[in-house]
Amino acid sequence: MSEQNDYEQLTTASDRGKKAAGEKVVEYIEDGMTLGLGSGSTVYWALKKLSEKVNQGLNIRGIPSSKRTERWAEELGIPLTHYHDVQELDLAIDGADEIDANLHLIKGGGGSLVREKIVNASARQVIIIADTTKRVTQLGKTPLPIEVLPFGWEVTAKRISNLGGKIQLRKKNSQPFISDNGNYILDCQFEGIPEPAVLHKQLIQLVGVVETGLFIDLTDRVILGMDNQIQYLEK
Ligand code: ABF
Repeated sequence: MSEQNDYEQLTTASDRGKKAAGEKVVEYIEDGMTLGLGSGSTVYWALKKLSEKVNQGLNIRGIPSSKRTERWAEELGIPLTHYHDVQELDLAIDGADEIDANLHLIKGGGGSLVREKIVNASARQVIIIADTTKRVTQLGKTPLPIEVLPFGWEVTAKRISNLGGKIQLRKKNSQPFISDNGNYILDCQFEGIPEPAVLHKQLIQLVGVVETGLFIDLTDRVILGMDNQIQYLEK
């Protein structure tokens, strides 16, 4: 619960922008929709607002993209479903670490990139919510998260570094961070990513790489907040 209490502090204009964007996206949710429920602190605000609507009678079902989101949704009384019942989602809402002008993204700062990509790729429409600091002219300011199999990760890391990335194995409490899928995350700093689609293709064919945090052509609309101001980016 402490993470939620931290989010509720709303200390900075960015924090307030996340809340504004998270609440705004709920206006796009219609009765009867099946939703992809993304991860992160901006999505937290969307879930809180959504739970108010559910309490007022809105009928929706969601598929969470992380165990943490699943827990939040359960606590907030948001009905959940599974891919064995639903093949295609009406709308996915999710956060991001970086967003470029083509609406390509870096995601995975929270370590849930594989499930987020599965969820977003199965939605007819994807809306990304973030504070305005996530907008960049070129991806790659922040390290690119790449999920890899724990077995032989050192060899996989070497292959990634041959493509120009400086690799850091993500850790939590001095131990390797373990994703919801039981894998490791490598945070890879490139000197800018001028061609994200090309880099993604190079990385995804390396043995041991499960998925990259480059989300190419998966986003329809972005809602950005700063304080209580909202901006939109569309394709
Ligand atoms: C997830 O949460 C991620 O892909 C991204 O790393 C992060 C964004 O977090 P926040 O909304 O807390 O800034 O969506």
